[in-house]
Amino acid sequence: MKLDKTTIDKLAEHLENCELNARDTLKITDDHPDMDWDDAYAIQDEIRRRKIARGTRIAGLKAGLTSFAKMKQMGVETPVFGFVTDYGAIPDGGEIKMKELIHPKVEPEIVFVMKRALKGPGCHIGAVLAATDFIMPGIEVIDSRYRDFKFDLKSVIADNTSSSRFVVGGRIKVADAVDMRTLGVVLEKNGEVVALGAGAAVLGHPATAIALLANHLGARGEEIPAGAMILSGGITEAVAVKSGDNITLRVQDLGSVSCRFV
Ligand code: 0L1
Ligand code: MG
Repeated sequence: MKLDKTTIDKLAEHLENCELNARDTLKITDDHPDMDWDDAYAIQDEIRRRKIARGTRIAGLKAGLTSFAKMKQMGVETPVFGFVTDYGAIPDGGEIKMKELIHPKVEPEIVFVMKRALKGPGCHIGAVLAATDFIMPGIEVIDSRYRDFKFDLKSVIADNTSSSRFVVGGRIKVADAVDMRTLGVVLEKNGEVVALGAGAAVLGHPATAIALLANHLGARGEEIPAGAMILSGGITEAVAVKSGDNITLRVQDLGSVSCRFV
C-alpha cells in the first residue's frame, strides 16, 4: 500500500460526503497518483465501515464494468467490485429522487441470490451455479461522484464503483431453469427501447462475474456469504436519466422491473 491510514480515512470521508450531499469531485488519483489497488479497496472498505457504524445495512454486493459495452464506454479493461446499501434499495415501480443524486445512469443487470457461501480462489461458473438460490432482473442506478464520470479504475473502486440505487423484482428463476447467456434484456426509457442485449455480454456468462467476485474476496480472506444478493454487472452501456424519466427493464422469462426519476 502507498497511502497511510490517515489519508485513506480522509479520502473515504471526502468521497462519502460527496455521495451523501450529491456533490461531485475530481478523481482522487489527481492528488494521489501513486495509490495502488489495495489503497483503492481500503478506501472503499472505510466507506463501508463508516456506513455500518451509522446503522446502514449492506444490502448486497456488486460487480461492475463486466461487459465489453461498459468497459468500452468507460475506457477500462478490468471488472471492479463494490457493495449496495439498504437506503439504495428502491421498490419495484418506486421513485428515485434526482435531488439526492449527481448525474445518475441506469444499467440492466441479472441479479443473483446465493443459497450457499462461495469462496475463492478457484471459483468457477459451475460452483456459482451450484451455490445460486435464484436469479432475478435488476436495474442498477450508478452515480459516480467524479465530475462528468471522468475517472480511472482506482478512483472508481475507492468510490464504491459508483454504487447508488437499485431496483430488483420481476420473476425469480432457479439458475438451471434458464440459459443466462441467451437471456434477452430490453431497457426502455419513457416507453422507447434505449438499450438491448443478452446475458452473454457479461463476460460470456453472468455467473463468471460472481466467480470473479468470489476469487477477488478469497484473495482478501473474505467470501460471498450465503444469502447474499449480487448485481452481476450492466449488460449494455449505462443510459443517462433525468427527472421525469420512467425506466422499465424487461428480461426474457423473468418479467420486468421499473422505476421513475422525480
Ligand atoms: O456498475 C458498474 O458497472 C459501475 C462501475 C463504475 C464505473 C461507472 O460509473 O460506470
Ligand atoms: Mg452495474
